[in-house]
Amino acid sequence: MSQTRSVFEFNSAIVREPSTSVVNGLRADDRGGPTYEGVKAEHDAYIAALRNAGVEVTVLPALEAFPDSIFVEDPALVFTNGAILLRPGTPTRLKETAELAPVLREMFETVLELPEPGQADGGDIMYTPNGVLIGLSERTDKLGAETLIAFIEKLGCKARVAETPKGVLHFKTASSLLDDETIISTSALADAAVFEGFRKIVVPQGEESAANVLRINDVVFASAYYPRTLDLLDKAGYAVVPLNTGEIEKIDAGLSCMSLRWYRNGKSAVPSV
Ligand code: CIR
Repeated sequence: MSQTRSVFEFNSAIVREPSTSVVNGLRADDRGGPTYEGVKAEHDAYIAALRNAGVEVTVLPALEAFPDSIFVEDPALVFTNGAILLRPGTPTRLKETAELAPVLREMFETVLELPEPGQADGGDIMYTPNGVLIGLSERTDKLGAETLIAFIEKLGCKARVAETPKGVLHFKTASSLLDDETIISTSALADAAVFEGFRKIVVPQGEESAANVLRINDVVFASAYYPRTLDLLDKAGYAVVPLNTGEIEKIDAGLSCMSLRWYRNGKSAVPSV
């Protein structure tokens, strides 16, 4: 992150192709699994939207052994000047980090590694202009968060902990940054102390999943399934890119989960994957 650049200015992203095993992805409530074809179509459209937004996308190959590995946001954190390998807080996802590590080591000069026994998922971590917020959750514990704060400080940014509402998978399942002054969230997070001073857009009741949006450069990726939230964003003046999320939502995912994003300066390399 640089002082002169917005935290939502990105020119680089990593994504991973879904595996056919994505149909077995983790979910809190089983409303029927997604189809591989459905997830693949949503993922393809997402990659196209990233490229349209001016981002160079590195597409990693599918990993059959890891049904949730399409959600590359969770096993790592990336900044302009370094990356942090995380320890996802659920056993079936822990080894996804080792799959991502060689790619990040090729792209970043500095790669820090969250040590055992702390745990943290990238879905709990939000970059804001006032520093990085780390939501404590079922996946991100206090020890993981404290170590992360120290690591993020080593990379030159501030960080602090936040609370993730009970029953919500990740902090960013329920809140997202829209611009330097504005967040969008569910009503459960709208009054959170960490968002003091931010302008807030609260998603309407029944559209809670719409709180996971992704601001990329001049546009906001938002789920196409929540018309009232799309309308709020539109009226607030955002250039919204509606994307289908019907299949990934069946395995508790949203739009931020499917990429790692950062602003690459001249130094970092694009790996040949
Ligand atoms: C999981 O439970 O880990 C996946 N099924 C969903 C991960 C969503 N990731 C994210 O919100 N960053």
